[in-house]
Amino acid sequence: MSNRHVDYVDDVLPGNGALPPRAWYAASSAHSLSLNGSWRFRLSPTADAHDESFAAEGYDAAQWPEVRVPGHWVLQGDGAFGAPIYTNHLYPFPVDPPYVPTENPTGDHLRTFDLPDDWPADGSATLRLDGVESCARLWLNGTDLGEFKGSRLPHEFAVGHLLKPAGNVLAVRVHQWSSGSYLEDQDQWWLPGIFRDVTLLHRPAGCVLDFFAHASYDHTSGLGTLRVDSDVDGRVTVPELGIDTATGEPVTVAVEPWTAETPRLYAGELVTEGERVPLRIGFRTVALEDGLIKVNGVPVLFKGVNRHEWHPEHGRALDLDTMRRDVELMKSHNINAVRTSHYPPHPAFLDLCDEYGLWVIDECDLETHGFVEQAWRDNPVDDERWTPALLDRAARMVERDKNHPSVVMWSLGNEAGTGRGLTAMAEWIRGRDPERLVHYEGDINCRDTDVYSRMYASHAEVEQIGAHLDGGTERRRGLPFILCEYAHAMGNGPGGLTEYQRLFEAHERLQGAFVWEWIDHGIKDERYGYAYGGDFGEELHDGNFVCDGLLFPDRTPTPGLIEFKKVVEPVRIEVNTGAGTVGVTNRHDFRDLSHLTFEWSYQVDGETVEAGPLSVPPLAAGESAEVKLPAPPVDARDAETQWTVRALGADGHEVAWGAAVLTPRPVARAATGDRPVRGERLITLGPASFDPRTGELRTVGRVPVVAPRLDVWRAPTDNDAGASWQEDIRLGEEWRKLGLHRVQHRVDDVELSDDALTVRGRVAPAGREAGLRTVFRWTSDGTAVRLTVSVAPVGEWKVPLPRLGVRFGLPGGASRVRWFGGGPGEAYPDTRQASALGLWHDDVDGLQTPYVYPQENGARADVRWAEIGGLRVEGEPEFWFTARRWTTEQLDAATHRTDLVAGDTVWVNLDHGQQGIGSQSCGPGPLPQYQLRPQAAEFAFTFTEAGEA
Ligand code: IPT
Repeated sequence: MSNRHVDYVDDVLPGNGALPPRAWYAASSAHSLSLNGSWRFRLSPTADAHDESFAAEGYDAAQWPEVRVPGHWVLQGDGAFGAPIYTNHLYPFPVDPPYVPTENPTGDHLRTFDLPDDWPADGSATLRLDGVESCARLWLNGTDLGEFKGSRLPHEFAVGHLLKPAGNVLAVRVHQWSSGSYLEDQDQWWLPGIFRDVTLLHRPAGCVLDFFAHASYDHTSGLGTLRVDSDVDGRVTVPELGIDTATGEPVTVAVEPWTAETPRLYAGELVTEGERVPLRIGFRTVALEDGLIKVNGVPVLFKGVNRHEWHPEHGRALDLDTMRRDVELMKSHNINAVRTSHYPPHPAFLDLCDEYGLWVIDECDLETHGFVEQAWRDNPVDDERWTPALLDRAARMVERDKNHPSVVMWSLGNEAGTGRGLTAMAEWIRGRDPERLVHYEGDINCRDTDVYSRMYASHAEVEQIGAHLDGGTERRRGLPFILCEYAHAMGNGPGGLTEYQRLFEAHERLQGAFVWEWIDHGIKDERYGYAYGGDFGEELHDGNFVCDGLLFPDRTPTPGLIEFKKVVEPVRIEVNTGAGTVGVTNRHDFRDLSHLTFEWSYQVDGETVEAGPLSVPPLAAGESAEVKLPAPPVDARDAETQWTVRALGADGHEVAWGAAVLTPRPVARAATGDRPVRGERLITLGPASFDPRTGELRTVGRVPVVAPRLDVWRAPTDNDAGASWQEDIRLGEEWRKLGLHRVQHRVDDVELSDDALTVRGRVAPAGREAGLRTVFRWTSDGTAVRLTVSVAPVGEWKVPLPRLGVRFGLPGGASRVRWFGGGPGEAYPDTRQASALGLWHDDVDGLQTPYVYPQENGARADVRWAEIGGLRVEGEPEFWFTARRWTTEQLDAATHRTDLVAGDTVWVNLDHGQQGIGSQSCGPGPLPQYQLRPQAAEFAFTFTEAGEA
């Protein structure tokens, strides 16, 4: 074989031989045959290593291994079929469009099939491939059908004339790299393969070809108008609405509209001479009006996420259950919108969005981000030779998905710079579907788009935009604003969600935002737990930047998702303890509150002592009411009491809640009075003993401790490590430069007085003048021992502290933890909305948040007291509580979950302060009010021996 290029692979044109794109529908009365399953597979290192003889009938592939279709070959074969590559925006091959490397992994796929006995002999047949990355050529029974590009788009081929009742041979040659790869530079794994369904569809004479269901809603009259345009004439019926009409004929009737909050679908049918196709009609009208995105006359607020398709074992080959799980998780976490970043999803996902109710921005499979490295020179979207490929992609998306009421906007793609090709796409889309809006983030002047869209803008800038103070072109000034990406959910975080949400609620121009992103793309891996970029020896990679989701790879919600659910809850509940009332605001855009039930409960020291139903009027969208609470059920004088009000959905799941403290926590009497005694080997004070030389705590009662020391270090989070877009500093790096991960502790003075043991010292890194003076003052009343920590910064401090508190060690047997404070999950200063005050318990392992890339995690906020390992700690004031089976240094050194191995000490951090989290792994850092500036501070902890928690 020669080593020449295979022409179609490098050709900028999208392909040859495929049928024109059309609407996708799952089932019809016509026969279909799934060709998913096990296929024979041969991997070659180049596009032309083997000739086409494998595609011929009679070829013996019995010795070939097998792969699963749908699937990616690099995720199968235990490493025998190559490996995944992760890059964010860098092309993993030299940039010389449209050419791709000679080393072009090529997978020959082969399967045979028989037609089912009842397969009709008449009519034609279509072979549909819903997704192949990145370029395929195919043959049926030895006949070349053509080739195509456009990985996440469907392609159909007419094959009826080639079919035999039995022994059909379908051969598909898939090349990992092609000119199409230049258009598919999304931030994700490069995963070649036939990763979506392959289906043979019988096309009877007179069958439905393409159809377009237009179903609008007039909110002024309550009438819906349905018109189904079809290539083949037929009848349209919607029995529930009494509709029975010809295709192409509009019918207007009274309907209930479709919205994401009330996803009312009407079952119907399109019947042509040869086929019956089920319809699911949702009546709704999307419009740009008064500078706002309105659906059915109402401005909507997107509480959205960016969803890549991801499964930790199967990559982008998702089964229906996984898609359904995504939608159910979104709905149960108060999410109302999804941007299908950065390509059209499996079509079944959109059926689920129609059914469950989600606003969808359907994004085209287009990104050329790598050209940013060369100042966008040679960008395909600004080169007319590529325009047919771009238009092909736009058409394949719009034609496939146009019948979904959930799709309210078409997005041209992501991070593709600017250019004529994008304008051509927008023009084509507007011509084909004037009833939806067009989105593209890179169009800063909004020449081609209907909405001003940005990524990761800071709160301050978003506020300016909301107040129409951002300037820009006249066209842009008149448009609504969305953040198509914000709140980068990488590792611990994102922080600052609440402040964004308040802005969106305050300014009507701000129509919401989409968190980046839905799920971590970690690959399940025996070595690491989950693998990320670099774990497969890639030459170029972007590490764990691919793990930045609200879900862990196995779809367990992260604390970020729990926080997001709270921040975007569709009912605002504000308990007003002074008045004995609760303010309830319906923040839905459409729906009243009649579908929710409300319940009050009353807590004494974190424990619910009584609860009951609360009657809340069925407020219309946007309305508020002040509802009277019952009289406090118990009179608890020496306790902290609290009201909690919750809104529950029909299935009992919590939709929203609010709480407020009624009587505050009584101030504890300080443990003082006892006198420290210097013995031969120990100093004793009440229940505690100390090292006489260093003044360090040794025991509290029978509990041995590794002495509390001042601790300012945390294992930098992905956000700490990131570069803030505003300040251009990497905090994690600055901390390390300063040496906060290696501070030394100096004891200056151990002093015994009548009522205290006082230890003075200085904590500072080697080589630096900056430090912290510390005074640990120990007192006791005979039963408890109290530590008052005073800290004062000395020297020049330019950066906020990671944390400020003490760390001590307990014997490794400590496991159970009880605490009265915020819970049940982790919280940090700017991620604490979902943290509810209560009496919680867990074990040390359960307190860990297993970020794919280990980092600071697991703090519990507002802790009044905690019990662990036979010790009880009370704080004045409340503190942040963290416990783990490894040190911060071990956590810091770990790069994968599997690096974290339990030691024989449980390390406990009691923090007075924590630096906020922010979102600077890609975006702005923590707001100023969440920065932990070094300054003088004093805080106290009281330790007593307690039973095992
Ligand atoms: C933005 C991309 O659109 C998205 O795909 C992802 O890479 C995200 O960043 C970071 O995770 S683009 C960037 C220049 C903001």
